[in-house]
Amino acid sequence: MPTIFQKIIRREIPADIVFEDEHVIAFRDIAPQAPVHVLFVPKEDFATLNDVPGDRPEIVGRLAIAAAAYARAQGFAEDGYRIVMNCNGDGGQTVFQIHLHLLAGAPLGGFGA
Ligand code: IU
Repeated sequence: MPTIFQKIIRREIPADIVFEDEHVIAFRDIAPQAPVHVLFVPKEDFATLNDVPGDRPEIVGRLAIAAAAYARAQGFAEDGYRIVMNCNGDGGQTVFQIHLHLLAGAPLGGFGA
């Protein structure tokens, strides 16, 4: 069964896409937790971070590099931002296609704040 994110990649359901290249798609989170909340998703299917092979670091690296480039392009890189990847139940993962959350636009506080 394709995940909702795989359906977004295939344009089977709509999303507010803010960036796309050969390997990565990025779109606004439907339930934003910060003024800026964008999800960076690889086009290749990996359910969790645990499923990314050790010889494929570029799968995760591309997400972080794309998020940083987006932050620079949008002008908030210097103010700062947070990137987060949740993994499985205790990590709070709800969609099982790996994705990096980019959160920005306000002071985010520390963990547990
Ligand atoms: P998580 O790391 O798996 O917990 O994050 C999933 C995110 O996907 C969460 O922030 C949702 O609000 C977001 N999301 C979305 O943007 N569009 C959707 O159709 C669905 C979830 I379902």
